[in-house]
Amino acid sequence: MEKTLIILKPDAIQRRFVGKIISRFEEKGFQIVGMKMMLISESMARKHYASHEGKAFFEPLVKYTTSSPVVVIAVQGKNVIEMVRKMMGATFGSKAEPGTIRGDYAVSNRFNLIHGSDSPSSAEKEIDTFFTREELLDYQQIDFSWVYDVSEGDVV
Ligand code: IDP
Ligand code: MG
Repeated sequence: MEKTLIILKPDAIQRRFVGKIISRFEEKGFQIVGMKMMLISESMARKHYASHEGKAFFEPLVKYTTSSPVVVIAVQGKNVIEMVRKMMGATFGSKAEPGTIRGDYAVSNRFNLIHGSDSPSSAEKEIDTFFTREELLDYQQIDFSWVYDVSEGDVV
């Protein structure tokens, strides 16, 4: 099982998309293992987006990320990192395919509602940045054996 970090960015909260976006991940079959609302500090935003430092959009991105509360979510599932990225859609709302979160609800090339980790190593780092160990919950989800076929031992 893999975990990934999702951030419902300030525009998602302001535009009241929190419920709709979380529903998509619940309906898909992922397990929520951590979730909280918070204001991202400037230092956290700079750390989170460190790979974009120096790019023209970096400062406005930090401003956007820290401008209003966000919801951070850790979700778990088999290959969840890649699947969440697919469900988010392309970075720019203007380019994202219909049927994806950004494709359905965003038009901006900056305000694009959602962040999702892009690799196992960034997922691990990002979950560590936003959650303490105690905030990540290990529990059995009741429909697990209907979301996956576990009858032969493997999770399929
Ligand atoms: P991602 O969120 O799809 O992983 P990244 O390339 O990691 O996309 O960029 C991080 C965030 O920075 C984007 O989600 C978007 O909010 C913003 N961003 C990326 N590229 C641009 C740009 O060219 N102009 C303005 N904002 C951008
Ligand atoms: Mg990225």
